[in-house]
Amino acid sequence: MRKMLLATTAIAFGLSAAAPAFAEFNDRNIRVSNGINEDHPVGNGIKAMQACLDEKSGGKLKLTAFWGGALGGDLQATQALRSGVQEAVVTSSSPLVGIIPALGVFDLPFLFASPEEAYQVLDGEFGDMMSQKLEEAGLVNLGYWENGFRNLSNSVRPVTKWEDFEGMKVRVMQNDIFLDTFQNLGANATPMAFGEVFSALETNAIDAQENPYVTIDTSKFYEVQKYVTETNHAYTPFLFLFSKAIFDTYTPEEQAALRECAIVGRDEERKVIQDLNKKSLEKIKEAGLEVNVLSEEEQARIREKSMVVYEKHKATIGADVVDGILAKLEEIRK
Ligand code: TK8
Repeated sequence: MRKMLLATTAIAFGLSAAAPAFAEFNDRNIRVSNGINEDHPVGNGIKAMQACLDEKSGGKLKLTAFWGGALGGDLQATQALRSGVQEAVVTSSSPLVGIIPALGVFDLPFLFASPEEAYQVLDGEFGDMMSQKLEEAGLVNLGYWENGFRNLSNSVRPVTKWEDFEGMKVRVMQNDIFLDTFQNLGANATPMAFGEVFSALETNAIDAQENPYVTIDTSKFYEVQKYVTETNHAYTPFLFLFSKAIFDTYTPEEQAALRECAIVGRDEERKVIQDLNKKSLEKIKEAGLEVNVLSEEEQARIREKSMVVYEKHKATIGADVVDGILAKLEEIRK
């Protein structure tokens, strides 16, 4: 009997000794919104992030994802974070240039030449500097996830040289750098929130849009487009943003878990996207779209023609920011 009592006491102590491991964690429901759909690699990233959070918080930190712009578009959701009414968003940086002009640096045409190059810049000092600016605007950047290299899709004709853009109604993000890049190529560029793109393509209100293959696939743009051109004209990152107003009320342990697990999620998302990129391209072809890859010569011509955009937007982005990233890229490319 005495032995049994001792054993029970030991178990009780054992349990109470284990419990404090999660004492610094509170039950949190973290809403994360996105414009893309759940089968986009961001879905895999969120799952990996959740598994990590479960382990660190004993199941107390819960992510609830909202897909397809269910909580509003990128910009709207980001404003909700700034005013502390929504916890998190995975958003393109591009629609946020009105809040943080320096983010426009990532919209400059043909800036990055490979995902690896982008990772080095984003995951290093330059990315930290940008996160600092986001923080000053009330947004905690938990990491740079991947949107990817953007390609053109349209319903009117094959695009194999810049002259083919002439008069084409291209949807661009709500971002002046993209607007100018496409106007400069002769297109009729129309800024529009992502959530409106599918139906605008379907009703032929616009002819074209530009997004990575995985988005053309998972947002089903291939159903309402006939041609795709691999232009790789920009690599725009996704930002995993958290409301600073809400983040500041979390315990240091909760904050640390979110920061660490967002990186776990990022790595998974980047991994899945590499693979899905190829599969998405196959799916686009199987759906009957004509896919053209810009020749190196044409890409060089378009790049050359687009350099005016760098000059035009340098002052708004910040000359130090533009020169800073170009210097960093030069260093990486050596
Ligand atoms: C999803 C967007 C989208 C972006 C765009 O919310 O607007 O074209 O590339 O994927 O962030």
